[in-house]
Amino acid sequence: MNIFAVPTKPYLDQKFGTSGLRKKTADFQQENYLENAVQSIFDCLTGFEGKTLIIGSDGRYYSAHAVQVIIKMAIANQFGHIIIGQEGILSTPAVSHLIQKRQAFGALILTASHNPAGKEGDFGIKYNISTGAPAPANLGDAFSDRCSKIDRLWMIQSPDVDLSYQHEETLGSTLIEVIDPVSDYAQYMQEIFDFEAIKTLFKNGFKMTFNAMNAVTGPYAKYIFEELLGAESGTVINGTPLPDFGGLHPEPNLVYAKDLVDLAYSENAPDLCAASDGDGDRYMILGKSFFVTPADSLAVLAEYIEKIPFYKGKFYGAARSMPTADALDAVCHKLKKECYQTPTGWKFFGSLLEDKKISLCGEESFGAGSFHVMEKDGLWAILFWLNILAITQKTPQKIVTELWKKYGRVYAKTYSYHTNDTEAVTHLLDSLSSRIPGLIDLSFDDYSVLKASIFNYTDPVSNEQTTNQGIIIDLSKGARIFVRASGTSSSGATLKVYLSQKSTDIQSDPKDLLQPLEKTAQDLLQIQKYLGDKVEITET
Ligand code: G16
Repeated sequence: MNIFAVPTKPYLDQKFGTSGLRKKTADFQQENYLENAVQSIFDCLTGFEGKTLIIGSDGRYYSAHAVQVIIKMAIANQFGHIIIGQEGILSTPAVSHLIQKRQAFGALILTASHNPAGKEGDFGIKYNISTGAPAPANLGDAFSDRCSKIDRLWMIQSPDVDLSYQHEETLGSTLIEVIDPVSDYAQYMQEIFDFEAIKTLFKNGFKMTFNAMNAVTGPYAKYIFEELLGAESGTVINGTPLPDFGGLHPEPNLVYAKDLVDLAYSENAPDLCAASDGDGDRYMILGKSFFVTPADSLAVLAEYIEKIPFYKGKFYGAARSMPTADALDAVCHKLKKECYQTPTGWKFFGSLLEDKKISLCGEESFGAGSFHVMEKDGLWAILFWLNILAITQKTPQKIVTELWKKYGRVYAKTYSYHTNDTEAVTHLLDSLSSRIPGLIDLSFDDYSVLKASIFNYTDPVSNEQTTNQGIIIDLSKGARIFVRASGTSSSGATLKVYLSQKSTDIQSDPKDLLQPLEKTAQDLLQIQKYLGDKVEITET
């Protein structure tokens, strides 16, 4: 088999961020754009010759082509073994699990996660290391740096591998294994959760609707919920991965999963509504007429974790990303466990999980996970909830209300301000940072500022420093504003403003209770002054 060195020229916009390289699909379709990214990743790794690479995709437009390109480049770069899901499909948590199970060197995952797909949508690539975790920040920086200088690729010429059926074949000296994307993951879930108890729950008439958003989790959910657990047929909706996700924006939240939210609040509401995102690492939970915030959901998982035999005696501690409302902290405090606050980005949980400082972690962006894999895991979180419901025979509303009664309620909301003017977001954040000393003791109609600081982070395991991860503003009445720039926009910039307020009143409508805080945030951050009117605002 001939291996060719192909000359190439760098693109200067290839920057690996919070979750790898995420761009418009059209950007990826430029000559050698994908190839440069892949070769740059390989050029920054050492010692992979002869080892195993896993390749997975969420099935979005352009993945079918990209997967074939990566197979050929991986062979040319001398990986010895490539494992790939049938039709190229593998969810992000399933990849993370497979890396560990098959002791792979690493994995390339083709996804832009919750961002829409299609010709007009987004595409992305990310690399996960041998622990199954996303590449740490320093490796991501090395990929970006290499992308800016790359001048040659390694490639073979060969027909495409037929990914339509499970089989093994050898190309050159590389073994290619096309596997069932679902079975290993489903098997693992059965080792973690009490499937018999959940089966009984469904047998006794429990109803659920799971919206796979036409993205990667459909085949997993159909097999796990409908076949293994006996949920009635039709429990999984939008269950076939489509290249454009059927035009849906696969982000499980109150805005983009509105149909599911409407169902949960309707007369015909099932006992549980759930959804996941493009690559299967995020999730949303709703009971009958009851939305569970990601922060409350994480606190519930912590409260019940030791009731799941897999975790018995293994609740070491927990972590949340700093923007996530702090419902988890009270549970950890009560259970005398450490609660860490990390910057946004799953990679920051990696060292804590590996070092057994934490067993559980999660984020406001509808992600949660544990040491079972080194990624966030949407279906795992939903199975965790089903297991809790099966054990307690309570509704989601009852579970969460009991939590509030015990620990108080933390009301939370996130506002995303998207603008095409990237500089505007930078200016707002720079100006706010420079105003920090003057913010202390400022009074607004409803709140006064108690403390304000820039969030810098030192990894408790590696001591690695990560600076400038957002601005924390603590206010009177247990309120807090956290502000940062999104790391996952594929164009323009998005300012994220996270509001939270603790209260012993557990009955209020979050919209009403947080309205004055939203007004204070507008004034304090001077959003109108910096971003003007040309912003698209999303409230989750
Ligand atoms: C990615 C990271 C998450 C992070 C999120 C933040 O999610 O994996 O850890 O919370 O980005 O997004 P933003 O920067 O837009 O707030 P995903 O699901 O897109 O991979």
